[in-house]
Amino acid sequence: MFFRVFLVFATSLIGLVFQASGKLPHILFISIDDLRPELGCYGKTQIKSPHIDRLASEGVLFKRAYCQVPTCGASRASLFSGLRPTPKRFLTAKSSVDEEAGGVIDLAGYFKQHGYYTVSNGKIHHSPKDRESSWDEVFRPNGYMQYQTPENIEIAKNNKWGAACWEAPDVEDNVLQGGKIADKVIEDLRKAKESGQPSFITVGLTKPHLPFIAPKKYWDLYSKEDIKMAPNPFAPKNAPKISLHNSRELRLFYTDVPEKGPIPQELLPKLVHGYYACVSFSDAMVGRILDELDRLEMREETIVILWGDHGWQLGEHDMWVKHCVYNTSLNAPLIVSAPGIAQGGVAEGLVEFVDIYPTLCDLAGLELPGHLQGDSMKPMLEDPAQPGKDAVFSRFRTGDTVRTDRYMYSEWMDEGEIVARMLYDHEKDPWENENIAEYPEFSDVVANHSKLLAEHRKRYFD
Ligand SMILES: [Ca+2]
Repeated sequence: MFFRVFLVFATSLIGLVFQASGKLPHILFISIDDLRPELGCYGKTQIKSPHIDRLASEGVLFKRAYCQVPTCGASRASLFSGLRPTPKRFLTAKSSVDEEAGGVIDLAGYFKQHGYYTVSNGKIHHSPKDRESSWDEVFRPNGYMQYQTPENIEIAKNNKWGAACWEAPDVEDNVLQGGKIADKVIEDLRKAKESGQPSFITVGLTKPHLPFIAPKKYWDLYSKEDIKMAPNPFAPKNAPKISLHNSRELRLFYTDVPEKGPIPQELLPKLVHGYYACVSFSDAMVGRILDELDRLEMREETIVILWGDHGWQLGEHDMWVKHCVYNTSLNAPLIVSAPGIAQGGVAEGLVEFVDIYPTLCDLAGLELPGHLQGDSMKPMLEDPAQPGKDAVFSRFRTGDTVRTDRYMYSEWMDEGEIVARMLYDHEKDPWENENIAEYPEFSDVVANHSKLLAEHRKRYFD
C-alpha cells in the first residue's frame, strides 16, 4: 500500500518537476502588423529581411497561408478564438474576442490555464483590454502615431487622425514602439529562462502598418532604384465594383493624401519605400529577439511562430492597404520554428490562420479544445511535403472567398442571392488581372467553387 501511494506521489511529483523544469515548451509568438510575404525567404528580393529569413531557414515556411479576414482586429480575433468569421462575427478592424466570441477560451487563456505565464507585448488584439484575463501582463507602449518631427507633431495635435503617412526620424530604435517592444521581450525571455515556468510571450510589432514611421537608417537601406512599383496598378479586367476600394484607410487618416481623386504620383514610390523601411525595422527587432533566444540557449525549448495578420496592397489593382479579397490582401507570411520539426522546409500546401491555435496546442502536447474550427499543421511541420487543405476560406464584409490549389473564387451575397463573383486562375494569372467567372468555359469551375462556399456557409454560418 505504502509503495503504491509512494508511486502515485512520485509520478505526480515527476509531472510537477517536468513542468517546472520547463519541459513544456515556451511559445514565442511574433505578430507583424500588415506584413505581406514580400520577404527574402519568400523569394522576393526587394525588401531586406535577413532576420525573418534566418528564422525561415531554421523552421518551416508556409507559402500559401491565408488569413480569415483581411483587417487587423477581425483577423486577430479569429486566430485567438480559433473560430471562423461569419456574417455576424469578426467583421471589422476593431473586432474583439470578448464581444464576439465571449463564450470560448482563447489561445492565450488556454495556455495560461495550463500553467503558462502569458505576456501580451505591443499590438496583439486590436484593443489591449480585449480578453485581459488571458494575460499575466499586458505591455502596450504608445502606438502607431509616433511622429517625431515638430511639424508632424503639430499637425497630429490638431487633427482627429494623424499627420503625414510617412516619416524618417533620425532616432534610435527604442525611441519608437518597435524598439521598446523588443527591449521588453528580451527582458521577458531572460525572466522565463530564470523562472523555468513555461511562458507564452507575444511580440506585437505594428510596422509596416501605416503611418510609415521608421528610423532613418532603415529608409537608407534603399535607394530610388531599389523601389519596385506594382506591375498591375489597374483594376482587373471584368472586376466587380464591390471587389475594389479607394484605399480609404490611407486617405482618411493622413493629411498628405487627398480624400478623393488620384493619389499624387510622386507619393507612390514614397509609400513603397516606407513599406520597405518599416518591414526592415520590424525585421531588425525580430533579429534582436532571436539573438537573445540563442544567447540564452532557449531554442531547444521554444516554439517560435511568426505571422503577418493579413496581406497588403502595394498599389496592385490601384489599391493600397488591405480590406479586399484579392490574393495580395489574403495571403500572408507564416513561419514556425520548433525543436523536432523540419529546418529550412517550405510547405506549399494550403493552410489558414484558424489552424494556428490547434497547431500550437498540438506542438506543446496540450489537448485540443473542442470548439476549434481549424486543424493542426503539425504533420506539415514534420514533413513540409505533406499536402495542405483542399480549400481555405476567407471573408470580408459580404464577400466570401475560397482558395483551392489552382483557383481563387469570391462571391458577394445579398439576401441569399449572389450579386457578384470573381474567379482567378493562379496557374495562368497569378496577379489576378482577369476575372474569368463569367466565361462559359469556366462554368464548371465556378459551380464547383460556389458549392464549396455554400457548404462552408452551411457548416459555419447557420
Ligand atoms: Ca493589420
